Amino acid sequence: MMLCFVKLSLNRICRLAGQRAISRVLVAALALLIVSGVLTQAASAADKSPRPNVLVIMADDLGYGDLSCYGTTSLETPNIDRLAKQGLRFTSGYCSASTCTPTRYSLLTGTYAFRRPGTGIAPPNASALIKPGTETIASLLKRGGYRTAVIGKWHLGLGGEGGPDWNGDLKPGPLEIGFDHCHLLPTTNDRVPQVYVRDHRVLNLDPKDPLWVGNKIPSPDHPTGITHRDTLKMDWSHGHNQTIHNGIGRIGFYTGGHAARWRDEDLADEWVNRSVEWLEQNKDEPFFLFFASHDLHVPRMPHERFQGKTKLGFRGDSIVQLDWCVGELVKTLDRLKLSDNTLIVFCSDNGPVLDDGYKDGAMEKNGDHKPAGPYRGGKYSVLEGGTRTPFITYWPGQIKAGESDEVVCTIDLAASAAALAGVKMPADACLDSFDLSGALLGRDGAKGRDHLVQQDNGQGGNFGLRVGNWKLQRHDSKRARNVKVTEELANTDVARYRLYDLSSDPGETQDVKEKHPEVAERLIAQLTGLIEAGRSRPAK
Ligand code: NG6
Ligand code: CA
Repeated sequence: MMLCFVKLSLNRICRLAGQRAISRVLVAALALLIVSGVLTQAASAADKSPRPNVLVIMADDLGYGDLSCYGTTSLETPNIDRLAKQGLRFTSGYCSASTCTPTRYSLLTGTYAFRRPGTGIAPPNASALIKPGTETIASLLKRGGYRTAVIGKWHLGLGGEGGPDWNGDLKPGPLEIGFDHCHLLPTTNDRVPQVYVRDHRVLNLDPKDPLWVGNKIPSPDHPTGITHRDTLKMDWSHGHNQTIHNGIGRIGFYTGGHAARWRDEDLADEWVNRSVEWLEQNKDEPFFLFFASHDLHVPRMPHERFQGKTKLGFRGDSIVQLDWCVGELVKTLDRLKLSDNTLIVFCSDNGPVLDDGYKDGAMEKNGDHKPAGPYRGGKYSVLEGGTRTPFITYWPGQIKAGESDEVVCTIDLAASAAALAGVKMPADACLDSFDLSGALLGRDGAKGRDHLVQQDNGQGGNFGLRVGNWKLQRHDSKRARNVKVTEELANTDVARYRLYDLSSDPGETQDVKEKHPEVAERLIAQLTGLIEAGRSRPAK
């Protein structure tokens, strides 16, 4: 409080003196000081816990209200509910961005994606977004003697400046930033190509049938979602009308690689089978597994055995499939007698969306289901619904069952896992990741974040800042995406900043900036400081 007051006063004095540049530097420096204060208060669990295996299960596009343990009655998720019941269910758990690529970038690197241009939603031929030499949660744990793997959706680019060499070595990629092993869907499944990347190679690729991927139609007679729309098994609603594979139009074009292609329906089984295999092979060493599910991203095409299991259509059925995957992983840990020594973190990469480009019935069958729970906004938005998502930690014998209101974020997993593994974090790595291991394990008195920056896809530069129950929105982009408040903003010239009191207004409907100008000013200065400082984790 004191520091905030000093910061505000200095800011005012500097402004009065017309020295905006000095004011900015001071604000940035003080923001860092404030952050350091918080860090020393936050209890680390590292000294009190044995080194655990770490299993991060990340869902795709799963909203705060999409699980029965987060309140929905539209479907049942018994396996995830069990983690929530026997572990710690967070009510203020976040991912750092409201789209996939920036959240995954931040989860791995511990640095906000908005600090690195070009980290928005990656196209099919994107080159590796995380450069070799960048410290990641995987490289930190590997240094601590862990075996490391990522299995599932990647969507962080592969290959050097020229993009992926689909018929050769796909380097750099996960193996160059700390993972011993990867088994990947290279981007998202609505983007080409539908092949697995195993370590450096496309799996099952026949050299006589080379794989070509591009963004221009390869020949005039190449069937697309437009020319062959009547053959599709799932129609598109926007985009997703280029190359057709498995009766589904995709973003981008590809030819060849037929032996390597797979069915969307089999993805979840593949992630589970490969994970079980890897866990069996690595059970005797400490391990870190990043299980990156594709559920419930579009195209939602769950396995036939899950189709029709919910009244919500394929969107709900994909949630049930995700729940099955979680159950299989937990069962495997139990069977291998690893459960007592494994910390599971269950989270999502961004908030929910109904129509994300395919006519899969998600809108029509939604009924009164609230995918973002009590929050507004969802995928692509800086409203709470965009990043406040299910977040559960589970570690039998170490985490007491309960619920936590502490603010935690996927970006903190790097510093927290490193602390639990006893690995020292270099000063210039993971610039925005805090060791919240105490809060993640529910240790008495351990605090979460005292502030949280939220971002959208990063291209337009919209931000959220949560401090206690205050929420500041900063709208730099006029782009309107499925959120009413930004549409309104896009069509008017209202202020860039809005302020909400989440304790009385979780839906962010009443702007109280005029009522609390001093709070607005404090949060605007804090957000500006955090952005301009280039980092929020103190160097020491
Ligand atoms: C959008 C796609 C959407 C989805 C999203 C990325 C269109 C019209 N929309 O551009 O379908 O793929 O990118 O989602 O193409 S994410 O969860 O991977 O960030
Ligand atoms: Ca996503």
